[in-house]
This record gives sequence, structure tokens and C-alpha cells, in this order.
Amino acid sequence: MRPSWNWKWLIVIAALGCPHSRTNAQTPSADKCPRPTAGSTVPEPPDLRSENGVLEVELAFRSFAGADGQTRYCYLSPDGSEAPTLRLKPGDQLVLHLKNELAVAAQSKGTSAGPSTPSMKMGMAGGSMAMPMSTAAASPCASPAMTAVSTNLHFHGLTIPAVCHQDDVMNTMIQPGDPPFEYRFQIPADEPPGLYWYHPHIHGLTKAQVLGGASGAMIVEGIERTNHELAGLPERVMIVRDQDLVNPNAAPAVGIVALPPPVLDAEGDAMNTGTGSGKPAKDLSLNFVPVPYPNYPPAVIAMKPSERQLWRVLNASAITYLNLQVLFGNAPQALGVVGMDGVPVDENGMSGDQALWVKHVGVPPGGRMEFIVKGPPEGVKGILVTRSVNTGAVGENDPERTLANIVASAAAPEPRSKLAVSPQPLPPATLPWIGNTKPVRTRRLYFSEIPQDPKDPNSPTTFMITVEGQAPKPFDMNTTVPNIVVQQGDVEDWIIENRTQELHDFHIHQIHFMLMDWFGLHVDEPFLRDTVNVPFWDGKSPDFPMVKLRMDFRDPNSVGTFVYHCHLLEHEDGGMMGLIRVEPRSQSATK
Ligand SMILES: [Cu+2]
Repeated sequence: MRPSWNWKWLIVIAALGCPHSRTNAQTPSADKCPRPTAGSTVPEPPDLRSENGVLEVELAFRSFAGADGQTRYCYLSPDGSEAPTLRLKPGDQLVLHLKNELAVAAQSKGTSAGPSTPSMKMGMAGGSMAMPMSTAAASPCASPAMTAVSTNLHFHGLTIPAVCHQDDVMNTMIQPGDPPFEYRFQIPADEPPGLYWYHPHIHGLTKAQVLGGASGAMIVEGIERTNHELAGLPERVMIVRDQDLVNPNAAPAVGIVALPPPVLDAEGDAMNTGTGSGKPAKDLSLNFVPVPYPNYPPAVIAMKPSERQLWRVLNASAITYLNLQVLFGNAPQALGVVGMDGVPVDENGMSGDQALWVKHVGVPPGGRMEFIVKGPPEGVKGILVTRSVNTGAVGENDPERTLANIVASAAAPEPRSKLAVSPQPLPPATLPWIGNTKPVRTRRLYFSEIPQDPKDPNSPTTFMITVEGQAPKPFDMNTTVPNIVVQQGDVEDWIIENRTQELHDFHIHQIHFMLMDWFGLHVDEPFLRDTVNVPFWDGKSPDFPMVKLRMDFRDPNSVGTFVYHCHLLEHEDGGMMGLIRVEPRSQSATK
């Protein structure tokens, strides 16, 4: 039986991004992290594909102080390609050797990654560990302390164990001078096909490294096995990253009348103007092609006229929300969403071959959207924009901007990858659809913030996510006591409330969840997410906005201790994170 598509969650997909709808020179030597210039054609990230069931990768993690004073971070493979897309099939093994080649000297001169930055202060104020600058040798699996140049990797979205050499971010810290650190794990045979990603996850440093460009895509192949509409489509990966403004002192360009001067928050970011325009908190780039404020010179996407493609879009921004739309002239075009957060939209096994046709897609930081796009006919101008996102009274400013011109031409090169023409359909899921399971309990959690001076929005803020009934406190990396203990096999409902006047972006490692209620709307989405926007409080309503999530701890790989947090990385670095332990199912409970 096929469920009828429900208008309520169509609204939610489109609205998740907008609840109210609407560094100093290191050396002048060779640029270690070369980036395209503004206005360039959007390049495809390089691909590294598994062969015979294995993908072995060497990545060097480097930093470079650009001429604009910002520190860039990059993952480089031995052939010099940057931030490669790792492509594997379910069941394949990934062996990734990560060499930390960050320059200690570069970090101690007050670059955006240095220990004197606001995010670091907040991390420390937020109860993070001590951060000695020593890089004394210790096992990267049990590093006693982190430094300003420590790093590690999180494989966002994968259901793999949270242990060292796989997906642990609590104890794994790789220092410059350490030998290459080996990540080695198997993509689960039942991992849903789709778009995943990798990025560093050192609490207190995550924002600086991700903002500098430390991120890359990962694809579990076979999405065309879930949906006949995808057979044979060319596919392209698009990664939106943010960075500090290249022209922070420029006045907004054309067309803005009597806009109040931007108010900056404690991190120096422009606060939400509530107008959908004005100075953004951060600049954006599309596959590293910068689209800087104030003129936003668009990047160029070349397509054959009217060609259908699968766009696999990752919001790898540290703090910027996206609300993407494709327009031909002024007309928004239908986008056929087929995957979200790495999971095909027909994951419930009942709705195969469906795409959700929407006119815009909200993508929170950390989120992924995979959708079918039809290119413009020859001679018609297409554009890819991010509409403004209302982040709340104390949120950052995410104004509307054009990211790229879509140029149709018969001579446009085809994307490098094409989905299989006659794919074998994916076998149905072995576990019952989570929407049909009974939760064993309901928990309530809430986001909260405490500014040092409640009257001063510029005062440093402590960020927290608290399990109701526990004392609110910012995350402490030294803690070994989990906030939540769950038994593997259980399904739980979590209500996440937002008691602050800005959006937060709930994310949990290792598992996916189903969105049941959003902003008072019962949605029962027939698909899964790992990252979801929690609407902001208006400062007046008697009730706080909330989302209700059905959390799936049935996968044996979820056993272990891992984190949930806000994916606005300055919030995570500032303490908005909690610890969960999933205990192995006891003998007596196992049938
Ligand atoms: Cu947040």
C-alpha cells in the first residue's frame, strides 16, 4: 500500500530553512590550499572511488594563511587534489590515512583559528578542557589534551561504531608530528545510498577548521537503485561552505534603501536584520568558488539545455542556513527531492519511485539534499539562489543571494559521473519502518543560552543543550558520565525545545531519526534525517517551539558513547553538546 503524499511535510521540507516562510601570512610560498576565483565555473570535486571493495586514501590536513588574512584549511591527496569526494558502495571498506600537517607557528599569531578567537574563548568558558600548546606524543586514541592544532575526523551520517579509528570524536585527537592516523571501517551493507560527509570535530576548534574549508563529501553509491527516475542521470556534487567576510567593511550593494547599520554579535557576525537583506554573517562559496559580499559575483554552472541532473548538495557551512531555489527568469523551478541527509526519501519502503517536487529546499548546516534539476533551455537564464533565512532575533544574518548563473549550452561538458542506467532495485529494509514502531519512552531536551550580560547581546554567551530534569551546563569534554543512556534495540521519542531567540540545528552522531512533529505541525515524514532545524522562540509565546523526533537505536553499530549537538558550530564549540551511551542489548532482552 502506498501512502498518499501529505501536504504537511511538503511544507516542512521547503520551510525547514525558514520557519516563518519567508589570518596573517604564514609564508609567502606556494599556496597550500589553492581556491578558484570568484565568477569561475563551478568545478566538480575530485573523486576517489573504491576498487574491489576497498578505498584507500591518504589525506594531508594543511592550513594556509590567505592574502585576505583568513586561515584556510584543506584536505589534500598526494596528487594535490583538494577535498576529494570519497565514493564507496555499501559493504566496502574505507582505509584513510590522515596526516596532520597544520603549522603550529601559524596558529599562535591570532589567526582565525588561534586560541585567542571568540570561539575558543567560548569553548573554554563553555567548560572545555585545558588547551596546552604542547604537542607531546600521546596515543591519538586517548589524547589527554588538545592543542589549537589538533584535529580528527567525523564521518557525518554513517551508522558506524563511535570508536577510535572509526567515528570517535571524544578521545581521538591527532597532533602535528603524529604519524599518519589510520581510519579503517566498513560501510555497513545496509547503509542507505546517498550523500554523507567528513569534517573535523574537535570540540572548541570545529568552527575554525570547518569555516576554513575543512570538509569533503562522501557518497554511498546506489541511490538510483531506490528510484527509477534516477536511472542514467548525470550527477554532480555541490558543496556550499561559508567563511569570514572577504569585504567586511563594504556597504551593502544596490537596491537597499534605509537599511539600519548592521549590529554585530559577540563573534563579530552581522545579526539578523529581519529584512532578508543587508550584510551577511558569512560569505559563501560553491565548490570553493567564492561568492563574496557585497556584490555576490555568481559562480557559473554549465549544463546542456534542458538536461535533467541529480544535484547532491551539502551544506558544509559552519553557521549559515541555506534555502535553495532554482529560477528561470523570475520563475522558481520544481526540484525533485530524492534523498535527504544520506537517506532516500522512500526509505519507509512504501513509496518507491517518488520524488518530492518542491520549489525550494531548506538545508541547515550539516544537512544534505539530493534533488533532480532540469536545466534551462538554450537562451534562457537560470540562477541558483539561497533565499533569506529568518534565524530569529538573536540569530545571524542570512540574506538572499545568488550563488550561481546556470548557463545552458550544447557544448557544456557532462558531469563526470552518471548513475546506472539499469540499476538493480535495492532490497527492502529488514527492520520495520520506524514510524510503525512503538517508542519505549519519551525524553525532553532543550536548547538554552545565557549571555554574560543579559542586557548586552555582544557579551559572550554560554550555549547549552539540557535533558529536562538535569542541571543546565555547557558540555565538558572531560566528562565520562553520559547525559542519556539508551539500550540498543530501543526506539525513543525525543522532544527538542528551543528556549532561545535563534534557530538551532539538532544533530546526533551514529543514527538517523524521523521527524514526527515540527513547529506544532504533525508531519510523520516518511523518511529520515540526521540534522534538523529547531524553530526559534519569539520571546513572547507561553510555549517554546519544539520538534518531536523518533530516535532509532536499533542498529547494533549504534552501541557506544557519542554526542548530539547543535550543528551551528560556534554553538557546539561553545557548549551546546551532550553525551549519550547506547548500551549493548542485554542477553535477557535478546530473542
Ligand atoms: Cu545552535
